[in-house]
Amino acid sequence: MDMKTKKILTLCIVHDHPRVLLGMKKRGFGAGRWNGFGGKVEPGESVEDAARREMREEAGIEAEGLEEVGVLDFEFKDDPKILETHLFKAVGWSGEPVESEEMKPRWFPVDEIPFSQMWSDDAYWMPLFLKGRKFKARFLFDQPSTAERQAVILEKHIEEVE
Ligand code: 8OG
Repeated sequence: MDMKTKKILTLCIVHDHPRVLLGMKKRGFGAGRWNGFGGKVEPGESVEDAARREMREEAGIEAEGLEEVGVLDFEFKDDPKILETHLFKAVGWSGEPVESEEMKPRWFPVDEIPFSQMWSDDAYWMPLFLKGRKFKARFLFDQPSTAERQAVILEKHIEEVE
């Protein structure tokens, strides 16, 4: 049997039309790229609570009106791990975004999203996210994105749900 291990992650983007809140990842996995805020779900924690906690820790804000809008499975060639990433949209928040050790937050107009400095899959699902659609997707990459080199997508599948 093919033994795939799953890691559950969150990713949260504040959508305050016509702008979205992204953060420059300062260290670790995906460093040097703009992304939503998120990370690993801890034992005993719900996925939504994890999304809220990551927003607090990485952006210094309390997310409000959280809605899960997608599940993104990320896999890497020759690596049996699946990163099952639960994507949340927040339509409200309290507090002011502040820089943390992990992320430097910045608002982007929805027509100026810096795709060339993001993970390569984001350009495929962000249009659905911005239209308020729900979806699931799977991406197989050659290797993780770094600041110098974007991951190459070897396989992709996206489908809308509901
Ligand atoms: O805890 P850590 O910072 O390693 O969590 C990784 C974060 O990066 C988590 O929020 C999920 C997110 N992430 C990936 N892959 C991709 C991707 O291909 N695109 C985007 N936008 N985010 C990703 O792990």
